[in-house]
Amino acid sequence: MRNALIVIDVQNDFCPGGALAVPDGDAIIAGINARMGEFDCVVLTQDWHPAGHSSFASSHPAKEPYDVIEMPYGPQVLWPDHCVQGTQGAAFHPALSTDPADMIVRKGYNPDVDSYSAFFENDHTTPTGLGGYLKSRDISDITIVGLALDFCVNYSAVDGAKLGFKVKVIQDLCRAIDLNGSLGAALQDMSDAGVQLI
Ligand code: VGL
Ligand code: ZN
Repeated sequence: MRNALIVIDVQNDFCPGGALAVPDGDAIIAGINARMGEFDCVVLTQDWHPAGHSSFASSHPAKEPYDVIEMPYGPQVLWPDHCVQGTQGAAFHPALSTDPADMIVRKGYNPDVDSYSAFFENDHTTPTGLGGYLKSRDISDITIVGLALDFCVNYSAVDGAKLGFKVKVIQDLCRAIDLNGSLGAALQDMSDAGVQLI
């Protein structure tokens, strides 16, 4: 058994003071840093959108942040502009240890498709390459932590399980946005997919 820690989107924009701040998002960072040494592989992900991305409410006339629209790939929540490529908001939080990372995966760079999951864009078919990377390194077990529990952590965990990895999510090392019951739904989706919530 070889295991990987996947650290989802611990970026300035998802932490207090950021454009899409997750309540207490920075409270998990010390605990994540402390666990990195326990894994054969550490992967960090970075939400990495071009300016004017289709997931931004500002790209849709008469829409507000947190409205939901129909995209060709399904419903899409519209967000405040966040994690724009090259900005301070898109940078990792300065407290996150990045030196132990073997791999950094950027996602959400396609202007027309959002990408919550570290494995696939929101069309559920276009791969980021992470699944192949982990398989080629003989990783069987993945542990997922980070932001936000009910969006990017949830999608990554469910996709990881679908790809055949044994998936754990450490809830203490995640924080949620919790939009209209999204947290309860995410916990249900993950347990239905066979993700171990610890
Ligand atoms: C995320 C909303 C939009 C996340 C990313 O990291 O959970 N949420 N982009
Ligand atoms: Zn995003």
